[in-house]
Amino acid sequence: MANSRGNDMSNEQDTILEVQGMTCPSCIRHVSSALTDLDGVVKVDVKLRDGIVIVKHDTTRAPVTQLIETLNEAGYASKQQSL
Ligand SMILES: [Cu+2]
Repeated sequence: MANSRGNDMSNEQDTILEVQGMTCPSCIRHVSSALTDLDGVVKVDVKLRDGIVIVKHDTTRAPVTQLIETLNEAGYASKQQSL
């Protein structure tokens, strides 16, 4: 798809973030709640073993840069997974 705009209903998309430093269940809780607290984040799925977090979010209200910034502030270095 060359252009993802044009959907009037929603700007939701899934973004995969590579997150460093997640080692235990409390990390999962920490990461999940930090992201879920953001306005525009719909769903957070932490894959501890893979070191990734799959976030369903509204890109208008919660852009990818904000997700990454939030994780960095929570103490987890992260970046968007290149496809
Ligand atoms: Cu931990």
